[in-house]
Amino acid sequence: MTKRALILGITGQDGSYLAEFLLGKGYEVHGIIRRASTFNTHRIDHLYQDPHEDAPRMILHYGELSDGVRLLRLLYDIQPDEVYNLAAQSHVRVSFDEPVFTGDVTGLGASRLLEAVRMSGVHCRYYQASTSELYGATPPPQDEDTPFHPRSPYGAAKLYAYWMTRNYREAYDMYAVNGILFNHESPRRGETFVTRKITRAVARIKAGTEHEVYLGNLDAIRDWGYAPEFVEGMWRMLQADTPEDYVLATGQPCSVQEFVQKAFEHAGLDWQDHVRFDERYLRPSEVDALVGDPGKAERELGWKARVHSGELARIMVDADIAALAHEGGAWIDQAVVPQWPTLRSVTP
Ligand code: NDP
Ligand code: GDR
Repeated sequence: MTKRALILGITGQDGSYLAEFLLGKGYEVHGIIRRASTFNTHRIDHLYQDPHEDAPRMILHYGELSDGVRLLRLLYDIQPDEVYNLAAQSHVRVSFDEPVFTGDVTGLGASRLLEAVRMSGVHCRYYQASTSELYGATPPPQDEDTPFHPRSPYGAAKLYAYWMTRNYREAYDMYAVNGILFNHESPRRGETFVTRKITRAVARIKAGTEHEVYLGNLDAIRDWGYAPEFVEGMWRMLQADTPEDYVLATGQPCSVQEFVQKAFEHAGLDWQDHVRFDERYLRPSEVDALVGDPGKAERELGWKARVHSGELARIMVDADIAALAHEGGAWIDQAVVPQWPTLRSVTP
């Protein structure tokens, strides 16, 4: 029997890798996308299957975490075996600007989805994208038993979603689990997260189109892994015999400054010539250090991170240099090239 998965957040970094991974395993993959005035599916366009083809295995539906009625309808119609809730307002700094919206989508959104699963009566396994941001001010190493102390509206919203997931497991005997994932990055990482911001800047500085990049706190320590490896861990959590929460991490600390250094060095550049400070990238309350202990996932799921920060920086710099070269080529090849100079800098 073909298994059916439903992914919320399929257009994001993790959703795109998870969709690829599940299609590779023979799943029928359903994804929920948001209506936007511009196309927002660039990370999954290569997976698109024409709905007019016979039995497409990737099917997209419009939906929103803020619309519980729509979620219930989709659950009922799709009847998935596995539901992955990867959707969120996922930017920590932005959550300080939009705390209420973040609470609604990132926190209450999970609650709406869990309730839709319960009310639909569909027997499925549920994955909640929880985060190392739950630990916040609690010092590392952090594992499944470490107390939580979130330091942002995002972290607080995810904490609510974490407990709602556990509550549905305990109250309704649902197979509902939290993956407590530490930072994981890739060439598909959103452009405003620090690793991608750095590697994109390195590519542009190397190409000579930019000279500097403005960053905030360089002292923060993170545990940076590689996103394609982490989505496999999500899937493994839903294949286990019993529903439990797991930390996924590399266990290796790396400061923002060290990541900067590795990325610039890989391109033959000295970071100190190009990195400037801008206080607007500081957070009202910072999370100083997150370093996970992934021992439980290694022992019980057979999952282990292989790519660490140094290789990750190299993968991302190489990809951004290649993307820039491709972008340059595609730009020149266009029949009609707009003449006003600013357009080039706003083209992603
Ligand atoms: P992204 O920000 O790349 O993707 C977020 C996804 O959520 C996008 O598909 C986005 O759609 C969708 N989304 C946002 N708001 C809504 C909404 N109101 N209704 C429906 N969908 C919505 O995140 P990542 O892929 O990096 O992360 C995936 C999940 O894992 C997130 O929940 C994140 O908080 C969590 N997480 C991420 C970690 C990481 O290091 N990457 C670590 C730990 C947890 P659109 O494309 O239309 O904006
Ligand atoms: P984070 O990722 O907050 O850990 O959340 P981000 O890349 O935004 O920040 C990491 C660290 O870098 C510092 N920093 C900067 N950050 C950004 N974005 N831009 C800058 O210019 C900059 N300069 C320094 C930050 O202060 C921070 O300490 C990510 C998200 O994917 C969450 O959804 C996820 O839950 C966590 O990782 C685990």
